[in-house]
Amino acid sequence: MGKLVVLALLGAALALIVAFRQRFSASREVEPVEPRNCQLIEGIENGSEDIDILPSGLAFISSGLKYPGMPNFAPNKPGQIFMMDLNKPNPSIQELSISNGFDKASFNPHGISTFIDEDHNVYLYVVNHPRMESTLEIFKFEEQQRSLVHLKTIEHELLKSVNDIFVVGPEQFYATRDHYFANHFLTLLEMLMDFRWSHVLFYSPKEVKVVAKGFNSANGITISPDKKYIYIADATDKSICVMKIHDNWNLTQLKVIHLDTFVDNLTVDPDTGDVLAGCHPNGWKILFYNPKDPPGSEVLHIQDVLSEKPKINTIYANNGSVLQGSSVAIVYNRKLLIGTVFHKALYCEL
Ligand SMILES: *[C@@H]1O[C@H](CO)[C@@H](O)[C@H](O)[C@H]1NC(C)=O
Ligand SMILES: *[C@@H]1O[C@H](CO)[C@@H](O)[C@H](O)[C@H]1NC(C)=O
Ligand SMILES: *[C@@H]1O[C@H](CO)[C@@H](O)[C@H](O)[C@H]1NC(C)=O
Ligand SMILES: *[C@H]1O[C@H](CO)[C@@H](O)[C@H](O)[C@H]1NC(C)=O
Ligand SMILES: [Ca+2]
Ligand SMILES: [Ca+2]
Repeated sequence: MGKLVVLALLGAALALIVAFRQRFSASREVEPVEPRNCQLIEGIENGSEDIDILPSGLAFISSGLKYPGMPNFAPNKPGQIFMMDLNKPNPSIQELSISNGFDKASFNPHGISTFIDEDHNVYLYVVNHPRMESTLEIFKFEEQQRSLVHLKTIEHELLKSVNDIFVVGPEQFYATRDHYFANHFLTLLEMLMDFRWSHVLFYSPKEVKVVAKGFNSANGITISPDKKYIYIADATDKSICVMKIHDNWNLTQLKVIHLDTFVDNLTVDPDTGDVLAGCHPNGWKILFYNPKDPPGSEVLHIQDVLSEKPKINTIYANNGSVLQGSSVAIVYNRKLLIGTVFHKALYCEL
């Protein structure tokens, strides 16, 4: 009897692992796709999780994320924000200095979003995980000094497990909460069991509210050029959710675009409105990192997002030999930057 119970339990565990591997595309092959002129960005080896680009062509790159369940090659090194001027012919990166008075040792930057106010001041909003908590840091960007002056830390009981933000006004932003549980094992279970407790928040100094629920793991978030729609990547659901923005910042679902890949960050080409998605073709390999069989990278280009049949093209794909764990892709003036959760970053001329 005892033996039967043990066998049954083993069988159930095995079935769960098989289901898990299948759901997380453990063995999906990645066919390489690469634009002609690509090179790795010198000086980035330990992550480039999120990237945002100003209309002037200055790119901000968040690096050094330490996140439960994600690999990290430099666990003792604080996170950094790099800058790259995409107007230069062979752009190189420069680390932005951060003003004194901010705890740089525990800086653990995740999603970022830029905001320009009416007086043309530039602000960088950064999701930070000091001691694995979630805070939102607001910096003012001083272009001449190439520095970030820390202005404010926002904390709120609803701002937990934040992945990405999109700033829509001064101290007003949408934020994705990618999982519910703080515990890593429970988070895995949460994704596998499809509890759908991940959600999207709207934050303003006057009001904080949940504006969209029922995601498996809401991750990257961005807005259409006309600011009428918001796009949310549901990483473990392998989909992008398109939602309409109402006057009071509430959201209602318009459509869901299903993809065969784990969508991380989303960006919109300001010229065309097309969406670029940084994706993980093998979710399994990023959750259970093995340097001998590393996770690959994949970037999808989605045209006519609001139409009945959006056109979806793969513009970059690699099995991990060049770039591992792509999390974001962004274009500026036919230049493409691809960032990763914990690995290098790629610069391509299209
Ligand atoms: C990445 O991290 C490793 C390990 O800490 C370190 O040796 C290396 O210099 C780092 N690379 C960069 C470009 O910061
Ligand atoms: C929309 O927002 C209002 C005010 O912020 C809130 O009271 C209401 O419940 C929301 N409606 C829906 C359908 O979510
Ligand atoms: C990845 O692709 C490269 C070249 O395209 C190949 O040499 C390498 O063996 C592949 N690696 C894996 C793990 O499949
Ligand atoms: C890209 O993905 C990373 C990894 O999860 C995320 O933290 C970041 O916010 C995303 N970037 C954009 C531009 O949405
Ligand atoms: Ca972002
Ligand atoms: Ca993300």
